[in-house]
Amino acid sequence: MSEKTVSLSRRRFLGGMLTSAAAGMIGPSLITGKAFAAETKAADLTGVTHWGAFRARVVDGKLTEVKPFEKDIFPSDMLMGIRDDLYSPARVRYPMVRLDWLKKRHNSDTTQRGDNRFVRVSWDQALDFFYEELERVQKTYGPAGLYAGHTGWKANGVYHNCIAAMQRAVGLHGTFVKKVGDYSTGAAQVILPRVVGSTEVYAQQTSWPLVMKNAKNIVFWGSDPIKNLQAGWSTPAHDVYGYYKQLKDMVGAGKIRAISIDPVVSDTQAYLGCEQISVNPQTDVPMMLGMAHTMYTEELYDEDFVYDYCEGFDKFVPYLTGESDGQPKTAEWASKICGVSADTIKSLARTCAKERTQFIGGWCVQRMHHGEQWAWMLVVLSAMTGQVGLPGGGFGFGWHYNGAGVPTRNYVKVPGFTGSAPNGKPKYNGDFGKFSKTIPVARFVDSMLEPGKTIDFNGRKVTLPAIKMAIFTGCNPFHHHQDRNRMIQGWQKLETAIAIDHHWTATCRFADIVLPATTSYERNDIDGFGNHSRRGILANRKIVEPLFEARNDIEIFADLCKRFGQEKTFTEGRNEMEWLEHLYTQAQKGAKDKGIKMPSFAEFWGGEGYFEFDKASEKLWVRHEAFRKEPELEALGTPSGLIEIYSEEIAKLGYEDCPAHPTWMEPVERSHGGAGSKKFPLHMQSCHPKDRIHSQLSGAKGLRESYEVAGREPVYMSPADAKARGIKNGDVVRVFNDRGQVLAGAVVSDRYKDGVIRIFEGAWYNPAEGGKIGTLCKNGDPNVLTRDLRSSKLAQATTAHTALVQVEKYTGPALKVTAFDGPEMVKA
Ligand SMILES: Nc1nc2c(c(=O)[nH]1)N[C@H]1C(S)=C(S)[C@@H](COP(=O)(O)OP(=O)(O)OC[C@H]3O[C@@H](n4cnc5c(=O)[nH]c(N)nc54)[C@H](O)[C@@H]3O)O[C@H]1N2
Ligand SMILES: Nc1nc2c(c(=O)[nH]1)N[C@H]1C(S)=C(S)[C@@H](COP(=O)(O)OP(=O)(O)OC[C@H]3O[C@@H](n4cnc5c(=O)[nH]c(N)nc54)[C@H](O)[C@@H]3O)O[C@H]1N2
Ligand SMILES: [Mo]
Repeated sequence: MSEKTVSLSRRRFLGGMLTSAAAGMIGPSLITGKAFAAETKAADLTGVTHWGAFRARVVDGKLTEVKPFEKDIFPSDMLMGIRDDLYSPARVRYPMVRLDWLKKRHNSDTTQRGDNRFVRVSWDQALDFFYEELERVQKTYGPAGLYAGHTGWKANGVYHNCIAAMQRAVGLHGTFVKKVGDYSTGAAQVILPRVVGSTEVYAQQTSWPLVMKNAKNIVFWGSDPIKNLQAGWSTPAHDVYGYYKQLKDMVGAGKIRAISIDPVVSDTQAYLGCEQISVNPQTDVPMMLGMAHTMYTEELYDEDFVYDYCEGFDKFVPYLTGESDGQPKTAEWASKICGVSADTIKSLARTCAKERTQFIGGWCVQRMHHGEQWAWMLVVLSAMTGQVGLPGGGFGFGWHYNGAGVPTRNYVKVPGFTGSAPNGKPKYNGDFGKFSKTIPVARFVDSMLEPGKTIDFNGRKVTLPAIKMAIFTGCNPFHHHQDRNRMIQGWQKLETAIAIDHHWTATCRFADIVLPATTSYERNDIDGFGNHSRRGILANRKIVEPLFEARNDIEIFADLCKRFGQEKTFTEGRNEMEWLEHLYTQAQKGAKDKGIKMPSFAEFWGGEGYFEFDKASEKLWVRHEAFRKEPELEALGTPSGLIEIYSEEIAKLGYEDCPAHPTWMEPVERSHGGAGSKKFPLHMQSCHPKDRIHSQLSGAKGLRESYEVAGREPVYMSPADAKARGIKNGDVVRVFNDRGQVLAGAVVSDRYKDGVIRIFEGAWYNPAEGGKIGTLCKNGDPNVLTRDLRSSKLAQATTAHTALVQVEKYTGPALKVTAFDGPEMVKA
């Protein structure tokens, strides 16, 4: 991360040679006003995105230039993608219906889904089809036949919430199957409430000034904040990078020790210039057990803390010592599995126990088979240091997200458009019969393939509903879900699939009805600026008029509601500007009670469109401090009120894949000598992309050119792995396993451990033969290769990062990437 300007051409240059030579250049290389020729003018409009706020210049109704919002001094390179994203050839232009569905409606040949042949229809026709399908499904199957519960990274902005709009409208028509949980933290958010009484993952963390003052060590355990803090749920202000800059100086000056435990040199490690412990993938639990064993046998652990603040340490010890299973969890034992020397494990254990150590856990490591165990064990390890609730000590799981650690200001939130209408009653409120109303999100394809199957889920039984119709908006399941070929089989069971998006994603290609939505650049809205920091409130101005026939999601769904007489209930009688005023004014009322003086809506919107909360109101804060100070008054929300090292409740569930204390269980497949590694020796990470937010911005040409290799998604691998396969930088390679095969462009980098490769999630699925199961994906979608398996019966979370593959140089016919070309428009 440097504050000097990095032009797109330079980035392109570096992107092409991301080898050891360029390894020093990492992090959100920060852009400044370079892309913007002239000074900011008052007329330059503000816009909000998940990757930051910007100013836009419009000439003759066209967006010509984008510049970071001046309050963001650490803007993300992703802003460079905005213009190309808006004008991308992948934009959905018109309402479209899949050819065979148009002919045969719900009796269509579903094996043709994905062949990308679509017919243009009018808005009225498309919405009539939509409405008629809702009627048919409710009457034929009842609510269990309709899945409208999926979510994703829809554009931010409090009003134009496309998921809320869809669910409000569809919900006014009839009830439907919903989901619980998410792909981000599916395992951690279920286990941690049972261990520490809160989900932890999305929480604010101890203020950085206190961490830097008190911590001697910071352990980044599978966490890459420098890369991941670029994105936020509301518009990120990026001030958090100011603290990382300070941290870098402190690390450089030897005032603080930072250690990254990661099989890959993360952007954070490279930026901080800190130490790395290169653990084998999926083997963090043995490493942690080895550390715990050292702390225990060397009597370094905080005995008072584990007995006063924790429950069940005595039940965990026999497992640690091997009394219960014959295997002492020594550092030597751990070393053989995790590939870290016993000395390193012991020395780290001693350091963490003796000196103030802040554990920072990411989320990737819980997106694995038995992912619950790692999250649980990080808490146990931290509890053994006795530092939970001390500044610069303890554990946290959300440091790489939403600018955590930047102190929160005295603020009010602007409320948003909600997913259910205040006075709405569904026209159809049928019986779900034997089926469950909610499903764990990562099991939604199971629901298509195995309807009626009963599964365990966090102490409940869930009977998977027989989904016949599914609606997707603000999410892209054909990038985000695992095991693409299995997923296509599931999709073939659907009678009708509807997608509403502004980009022609693979989800659109696999839908029957596709509706064009506007981007946030084509509508007015308001959003928070800064997430945990709550720095301010910012206007999102309509930059250009909607392109082609795109409509705002709220207008689309108001129009759908008109078809069953619920338009007024849906809109509550307000238009866009009336809504914005209404939502803003509610915040303003709340502000009064908190002693905050906010301008009126007219002043806000008519003026600068930015209001900042008082920086002087920032409060320094220590996570878990209240519990530490008053364990009885501030008891944790666990059955014992304490940190549960052993959980009686989990014991009662009797799940073989989630025992009552943290336990090492071999994942179903694992590299470095684990199951399946003889056939497919490489562990494939599918981490979150540095230059995108998931699949979004993929179609933005300039940004894409800064990282693509041989015209496709890159795959990163170590020099030794490349050499052994005769692969060079820039080669097109085939990555494959028994689940599927993809083409990607090789990037050889010594930041990768041998046996570990990476393809960022979000690569657009681009089948050589659309709809054909097992076909080659031309654009490196990693989810062609991942496994669709639960983490355990407890969380039923995704295990995207339990995936082994092989790589070879591709010698087949040249295949051009066509993912971003939109549909093949045909005549009916
Ligand atoms: N292999 C693997 N898979 C993963 C992960 C992983 O680590 N590895 N990570 C998982 C995680 S944590 C997540 S959060 C998911 C992310 O998965 P998603 O949230 O599904 O990913 P996005 O690409 O952000 O998809 C958002 C879609 O909404 C559309 N959209 C945006 N704004 C609007 C709007 O205003 N209106 C409409 N109608 N549409 C809009 C965008 O164009 C885009 O197609 O991926 C998961 N999948
Ligand atoms: N730029 C950008 N930022 C984002 C997002 C994005 O799409 N783009 N998405 C946002 C969202 S929705 C989410 S959920 C978060 C995701 O947050 P995370 O899931 O935490 O992010 P990842 O980058 O996938 O993984 C973090 C680190 O885990 C390491 N890791 C992988 N496997 C192992 C292992 O076996 N052991 C250890 N010790 N480490 C391992 C990886 O090498 C990587 O450095 O990011 C958010 N931030
Ligand atoms: Mo996520």
